[in-house]
Amino acid sequence: MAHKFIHTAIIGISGLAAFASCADTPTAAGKADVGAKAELKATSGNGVSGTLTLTQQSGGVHITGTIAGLTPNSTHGFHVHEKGDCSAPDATSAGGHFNPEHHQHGNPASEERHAGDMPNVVSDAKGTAKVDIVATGVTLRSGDADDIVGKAIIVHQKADDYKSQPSGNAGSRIACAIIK
Ligand SMILES: [Cu+2]
Ligand SMILES: [Zn+2]
Repeated sequence: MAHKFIHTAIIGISGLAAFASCADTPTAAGKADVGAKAELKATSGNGVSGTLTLTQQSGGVHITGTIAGLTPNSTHGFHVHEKGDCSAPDATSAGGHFNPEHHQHGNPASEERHAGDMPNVVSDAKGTAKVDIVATGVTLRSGDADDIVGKAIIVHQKADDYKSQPSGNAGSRIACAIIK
């Protein structure tokens, strides 16, 4: 009886060990700890703030968080920009839309779009926007051309019309965050 019990216990433990080492093996996409943060800072004359959490998942980068200090019930362009530099008072230092494949600006749901083109964010009656989107066509910490770590996220004053070139006629930049 004692023998049988020990045998079963050993199998149980080695099974657990195999599972644990499997979970620790790095895989490209979908690894739970491939993540990043982006702390939004208001540009000059604006009071927008927020923290965004980015997580790699199959098919894109999941971005969640809350943006506060917006005009109530308003719609704002929301993009990844090519330079992780929010130093200019108007955040123009972040450059244009992240566009490693040299496409035209467009609807994030379409084929012809910048990799950094994302759906507009919409504020509620308190001027707060909840963000819960999957940014497709980009990655986190892959080292590939579509890796957005070290780039910027910009919130614009106006809605992105998803068609005007080169940036959807979304107006000035009201907040900027570096993805890190
Ligand atoms: Cu933008
Ligand atoms: Zn664009």
